[in-house]
Amino acid sequence: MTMVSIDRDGEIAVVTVNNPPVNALGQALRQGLWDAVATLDADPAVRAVVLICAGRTFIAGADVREFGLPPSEPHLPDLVNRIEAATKPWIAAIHGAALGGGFEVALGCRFRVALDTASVGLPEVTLGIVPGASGTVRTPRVAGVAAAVDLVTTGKPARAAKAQAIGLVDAVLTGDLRAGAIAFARAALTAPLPLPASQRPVTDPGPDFWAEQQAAVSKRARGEVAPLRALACVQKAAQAPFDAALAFERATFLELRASDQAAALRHVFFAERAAPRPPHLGETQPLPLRRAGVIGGGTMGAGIAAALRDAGLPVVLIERDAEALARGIANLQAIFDGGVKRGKLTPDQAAARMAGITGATDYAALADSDLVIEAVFEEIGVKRAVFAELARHCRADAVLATNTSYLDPRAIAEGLPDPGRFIGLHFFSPANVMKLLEIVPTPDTAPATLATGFALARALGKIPVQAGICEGFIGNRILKRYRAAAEALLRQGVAIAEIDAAMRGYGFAMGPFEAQDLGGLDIAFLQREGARAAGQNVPETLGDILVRAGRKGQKTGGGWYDYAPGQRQPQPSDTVAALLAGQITPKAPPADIAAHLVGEMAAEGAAILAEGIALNAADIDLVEIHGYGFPRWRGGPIFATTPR
Ligand code: T1G
Ligand code: NAD
Repeated sequence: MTMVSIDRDGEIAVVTVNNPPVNALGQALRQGLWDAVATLDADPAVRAVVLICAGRTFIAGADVREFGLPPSEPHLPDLVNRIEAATKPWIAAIHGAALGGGFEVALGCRFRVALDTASVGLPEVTLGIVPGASGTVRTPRVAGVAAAVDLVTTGKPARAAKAQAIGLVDAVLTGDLRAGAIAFARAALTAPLPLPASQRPVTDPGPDFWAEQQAAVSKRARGEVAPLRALACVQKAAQAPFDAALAFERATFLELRASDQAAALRHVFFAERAAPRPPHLGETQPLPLRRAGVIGGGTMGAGIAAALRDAGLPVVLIERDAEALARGIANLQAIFDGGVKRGKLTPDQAAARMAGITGATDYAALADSDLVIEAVFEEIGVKRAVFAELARHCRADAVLATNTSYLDPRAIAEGLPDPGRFIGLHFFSPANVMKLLEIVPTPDTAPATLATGFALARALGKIPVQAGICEGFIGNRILKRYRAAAEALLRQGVAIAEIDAAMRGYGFAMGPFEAQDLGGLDIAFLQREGARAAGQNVPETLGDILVRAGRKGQKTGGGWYDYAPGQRQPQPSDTVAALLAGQITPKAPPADIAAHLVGEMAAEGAAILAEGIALNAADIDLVEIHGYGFPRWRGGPIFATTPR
């Protein structure tokens, strides 16, 4: 396969890159482009060059798989400079996503044209690094400093129209990209060429701008190093000559590329891409997913129905009676109204989401559903009755799933005529937002049913992790260990606020006690009480003491902390201190509270792995990152505690 091929359309040369799957800029591709510049510079018949890519996308960046290796020539910044210095203008023809080094190559071109569906971006900070081939130096010269700061420090791509509006792209095309780019090149030759990016002036917005940006980026980064270093690179580009800024950027890139945060983020990058395609699925084909049903329109049922609608699937929502159904429909309307308020949806899109919901109380409405997800009360009797109805009314090949958090899926499936089509699909609240989906097969779940669970995750844009059956599967089991370890520190005399502060300092949005106050202490309390009622020996927890005293969290004005009326700022509570006074046995706390608690999570993860509840360690990291707010740039509890 030729990675770089050249053909001609009259006086316009077309360089085509073909390096599946995403035209990543590995050493061979860099060499191929390096040689193409020389070849075309030497060809007097060529007056301009279109750079286009085969496959799904324009160059999507440097090859992340090379990051663990020493840099090899031709180095990407040198290639970008070489393209810019070519004797004939190069025009980047972008489809899919021109990202990272791919967009830097495009910035070395004299022009950039893009399909209307394309996007451009510099996502390096999401990998714990900064652009390493002039992205922070050419972007401010092409689009201005403010646009460059946003693109580089957030890592978020810009769609073609926005890219054109800020000057990153010279033309937005539709239809045949190759033909459009060739025509653009021909037309460009009839007018004076713009300055190469490196020669364009850049205006320094001044000290107030940089102070504001420093504060904004620092607040958003919450412990991540790369965004602030990326800001420093753009500031250097605005205040120093091109070559000095380029050298500063390259030094920063090489330093960060070797950092722990970059290693962690690469770990997560590849884990996320491996998760939807577990090897044991083999070639098993999923069943078709065209129409879905959801049983229960409460917190989870409404969220799951919204997620299904967001993916374009029509949904039949079943509730136990007309009043409950009306509440369920109202829950869905509230979700989509919230999307409009936040600018995520237009009113028409929200209306279309709702139009795809059919509410019913008669299970016969599920006759054409390919998949039905149950999200009713966490009571085995209620769930079993629901599945008995589903067995009576759904098609024989419909997949039947439970969203249970703690019940044994095998017990729920008991008595089902065909348990092969039953599976656990454990969504996280809010189900239309949280990326994690724990897929919990029973021993009877058929391979096609399991493959359909993974296909559903792909359709919903979720991160699927297969879990074996145990209390809490993977995530809630680790959560229980984490909370128990935090309470143990409390019993040793460590202050609640100190524990939460330690976990926020580690990179969590909030500590274990603040989080319980937000979600409600009663959810876990009821789960413990249910287990006790079922005869299990569940020791009393400090949380039980608080719930029995009516302290369920923010929703009751107090939990682990007190809250002023209408306020959400946690205040240390004398009431809690009095309630727990008899439980404290002072003992020297661990030197590093966060390391201790993350160690407890990792220990539970190791047990989960040893028991075969998780298929691999990376899956456990994904569960914690995408289900429980573990800081992504730490890589997850297993990665963070594995010596490197
Ligand atoms: N390097 C190597 N492999 C990559 C890759 C990359 N940059 N991007 C994707 N892959 C692999 C991925 O592992 C998977 O492999 C397959 O491609 C499909 O990916 C100097 C230093 C481009 C939007 O951060 O955002 O340039 O599992 O499932 O959903 O300044 O991939 O099939 O074997 O994600 O269609 C900057 C990262 C690098 C882009 C396509 N670039 N990639 O999404 O496919 S740093 C990025 C993506 C850099 C310069 C710096 C997405 C995508 P496999 P996929 P997709
Ligand atoms: P909820 O009380 O908010 O909603 C349950 C809904 O089920 C109610 O609207 C109720 O009317 C409906 N319902 C009850 N019996 C029914 C029946 N026979 N037919 C149709 N509808 C019926 O509960 P929830 O928080 O949405 O939890 C639902 C399920 O999801 C539980 O199994 C729970 O363990 C699980 N879950 C909850 C969360 C969470 O954070 N709340 C997270 C993951 C999983």
